Amino acid sequence: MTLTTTEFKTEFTKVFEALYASNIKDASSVQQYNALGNFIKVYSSENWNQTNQLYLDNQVKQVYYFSMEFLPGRMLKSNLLNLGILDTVRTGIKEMGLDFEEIVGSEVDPALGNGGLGRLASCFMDSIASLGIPGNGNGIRYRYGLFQQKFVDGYQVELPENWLRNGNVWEVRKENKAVTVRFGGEVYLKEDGKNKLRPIYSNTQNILAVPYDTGMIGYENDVVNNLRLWSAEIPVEEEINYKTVADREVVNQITEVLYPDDSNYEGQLLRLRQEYFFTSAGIQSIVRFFKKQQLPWSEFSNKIAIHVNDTHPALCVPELMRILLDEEGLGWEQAWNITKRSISYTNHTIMQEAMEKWPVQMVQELLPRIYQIIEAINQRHIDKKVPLYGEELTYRTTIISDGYIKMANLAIIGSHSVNGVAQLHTDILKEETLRDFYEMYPSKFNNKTNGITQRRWLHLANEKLTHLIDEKIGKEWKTNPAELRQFKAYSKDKDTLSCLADIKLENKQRFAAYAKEKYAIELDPTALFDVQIKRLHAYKRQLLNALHILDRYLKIKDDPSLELQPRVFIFGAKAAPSYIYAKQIIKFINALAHLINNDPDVGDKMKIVFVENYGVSLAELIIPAADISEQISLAGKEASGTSNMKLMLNGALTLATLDGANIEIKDLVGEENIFLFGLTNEEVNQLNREGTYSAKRVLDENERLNRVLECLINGMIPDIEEEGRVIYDSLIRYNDEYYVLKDFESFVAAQERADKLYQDKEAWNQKALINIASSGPFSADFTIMRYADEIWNVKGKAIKNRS
Ligand code: 26Q
Repeated sequence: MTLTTTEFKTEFTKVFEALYASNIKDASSVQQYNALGNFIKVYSSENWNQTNQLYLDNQVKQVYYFSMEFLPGRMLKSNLLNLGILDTVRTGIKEMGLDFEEIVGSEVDPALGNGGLGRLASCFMDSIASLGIPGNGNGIRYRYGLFQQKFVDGYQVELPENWLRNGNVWEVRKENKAVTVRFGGEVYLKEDGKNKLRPIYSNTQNILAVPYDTGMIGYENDVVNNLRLWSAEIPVEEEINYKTVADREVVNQITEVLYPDDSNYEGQLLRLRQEYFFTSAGIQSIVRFFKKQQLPWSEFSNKIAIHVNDTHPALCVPELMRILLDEEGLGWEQAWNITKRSISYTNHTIMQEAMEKWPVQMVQELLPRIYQIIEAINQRHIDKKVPLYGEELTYRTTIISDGYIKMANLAIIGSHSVNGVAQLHTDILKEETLRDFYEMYPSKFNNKTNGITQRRWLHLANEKLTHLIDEKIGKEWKTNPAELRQFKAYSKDKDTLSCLADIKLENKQRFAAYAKEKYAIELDPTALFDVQIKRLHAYKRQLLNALHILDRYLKIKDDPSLELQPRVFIFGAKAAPSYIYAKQIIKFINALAHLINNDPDVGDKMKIVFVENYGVSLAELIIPAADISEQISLAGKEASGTSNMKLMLNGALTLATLDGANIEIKDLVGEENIFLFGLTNEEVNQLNREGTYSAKRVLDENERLNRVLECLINGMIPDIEEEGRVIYDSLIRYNDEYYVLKDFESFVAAQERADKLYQDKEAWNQKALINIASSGPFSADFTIMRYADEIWNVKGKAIKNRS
């Protein structure tokens, strides 16, 4: 299908007039955006329909990616890119006298996720479609997304994210595909006359799950897959029972808002309702689709792969069991085999406090039948494993213990594959966190290092760089990212290096213009742009970054004539609303920014920009403008990280600890093309074992650090009396859980190496180029090919020869 500019203009005008019955030039940019979205939907609808039909006709195996979060970012441009009509449409819009970028900018960025895990799910949806893999997303259509962040006097304030205010052009409500999800009540098992026990329910609350489907358009391959998000409604026939506003609220609440905690588990009933709601709805619709094909049950796991993104959808295990046992009348062994063979699980965290567990009583009351099934799974696990592994090991792996249901244990026992998201992370799972399970099921464990879609994070976010690469090495890399390595041949080519520098400068100017407009702050685009963008968490150590900034500031104050590499420090981070300490760090950094940005002694030597409301769209602006990528978590804590990959792809040099995927970045670029510092995972483990670490001693031995820390409590930074004290205490009194002080000196040394290298523009640009050229292996396309081959056993559509 080709589209000419003229055809586009005609069709687009038609769509607009049908929608608004008015002149396009008088329309608001939101209206223009809506019309363009509708045009795209119509344009791609045939492929969407055909893709579905093809999967059905050929009875191909399909994968269902269950995730509590998806963070797709704005979709207008990425859809145009993948449809191969971005340039045509852009030209057409321009010829019509409309402003393309303004239209693009009026799309809301749906924040239906917290951070890494949700964004990964969306990168995966893009790759699955682009590889032509029959794949579906399954999640929740939250009425409100992740809160909008504002700073008031430097404090984080949360506002509701009403992302549906202007409607949502991409989704299609499919009430014909709705299913009922049952909560609460009582259940008992009754002989059905055919020697089978069937559950009898009473007093349950029945909720209607209505799916909203969004097309996931593959890259120039005519494939349109489906992302299905469920919304909770009152079933029509039960309207009568919901008399008061409060009654109705209980139902609406289920899909009302995304929980804003990303690494701290909070065992709230509503969260459990959400988890069961979208899991049950998804599994029900899978089983319904399977039954339509009239295949024997023994074919189920040959036709369906169910992936659970962390433990949030782990109730897939008992829910699939429930349907097979209770509704389809299968025996336990057969149902269990099907379940295990269909389900696979990814772990995203090593942090103990983020591991999900639910009080037995809560599950019993909310999901009585599911609880019975979990209990039975648990009992069979014990009966089977005690003779093989003994009581001690087996009881450490039970699903139910100490009055809680351990969701990771459920996911591991009920699946055939457990993967970590970077090599180190998987090793830690095997050797530490999930060691007992690794002993029991060694062959279930495998690694799948995360990846990112180069289409959004390079083609769209950095068009100029994309053109430069095209110009040098051709376009093959676009469908085979391994080809990016060809770009290395230009690492000594002066002309290419200077083009690269020009592009970076332009991207920095673009960010500077944003900072000026938004925060009235003047940035020097020739300064080194130093970027840390990720959720705020103590283990990610934004504090270490801030202490280094403070150290530099003191140096300037000591000697205002000091020659220093000018730097712009950019932060983007949301703190979970209940995470007080994280919010105090935000306040501290904002106060520091205020002090430094307004100190005439400092001038252009340092500026700090803490952007408000960091999310996918801001990432697209910031990442191409970055010189340094700060990946400074305490070794062993960050499962993988993915901003590290996006920044590398855009030519930032990584300044990092040997944590998560940073290690794999180091292996790819070589130690001379990355700034490493800090404790290794082994050293951290050893320090933890010895238990002799004293933050106070580190402080006593380092005069410079001592001075820095004093500034937290001596009033030098205005308006952080309380926060400064809390942070100081966390480091000294509570002995610095994340070894910030221990790693400080080595961090500062790495920063000094970076400064020095930046003086030599050519050497710097060369390393930047090598980073770009080495980032091919982090394409999510490769990650997904490995999931497809090694876990899901699904095939893509004519996958080109990729290495
Ligand atoms: C659990 C229970 C109750 C409420 C919230 C949660 C919850 C929600 C989100 C727990 C964890 C998350 C998100 C975790 C996450 O984003 N982890 C990140 O996943 C990335 C993709 O694999 C990795 O790159 C990051 O290292 C990891 O931190």
